[in-house]
Amino acid sequence: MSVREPTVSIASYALFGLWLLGGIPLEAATITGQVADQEGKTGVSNAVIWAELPGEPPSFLPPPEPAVMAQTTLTFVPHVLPILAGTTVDFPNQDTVYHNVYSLSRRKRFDIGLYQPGESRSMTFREPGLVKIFCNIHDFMGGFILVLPSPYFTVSDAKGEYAIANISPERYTVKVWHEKLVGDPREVNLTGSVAERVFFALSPRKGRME
Ligand SMILES: [Cu+2]
Repeated sequence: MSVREPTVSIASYALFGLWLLGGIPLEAATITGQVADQEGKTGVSNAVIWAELPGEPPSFLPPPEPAVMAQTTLTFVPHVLPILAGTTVDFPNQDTVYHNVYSLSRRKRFDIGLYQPGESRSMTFREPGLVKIFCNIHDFMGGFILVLPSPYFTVSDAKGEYAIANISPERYTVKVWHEKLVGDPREVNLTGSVAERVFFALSPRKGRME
């Protein structure tokens, strides 16, 4: 009996461990907050907010479905499109006129050519960074694709509010991007299934946008 006792004891602990693993749901945290102007009064819409893990960025699998930036009423919609690196973007022409898509950005230089209403072209964006999008027929058309190293991103709404849900509880650097404004990154340490509020006050961008 003296030989078996410890064996039984270890088995019990192992079972208890398995029960713990199966019985406790995976915890998922949320980062919510608001993006506002310098005074912290007016909400800023169309800002991209994303959470990055510190250190060497882990490689996330890009989504199987493409993201979409349409051409409609002579406008790129959405105007600002955040994607995970490796994602393919479709550019459907939903207008009644020909359009083109091109970029001279360092991260992704391309010209997709001219195509007619009802048609679409695609492009895959692998390197993280900002890609400015234009149409060579309509020089007033412009859009932004922000290629990110993390799948935890969102865009602020009309009131500047945002939420990034279903994040594993870890330590993150939360960053913000806006086409005309800048704001400092913030550190958050998510523990358990909590909603952490992170507020950004943005100031006017000085100098050239990268
Ligand atoms: Cu066009």
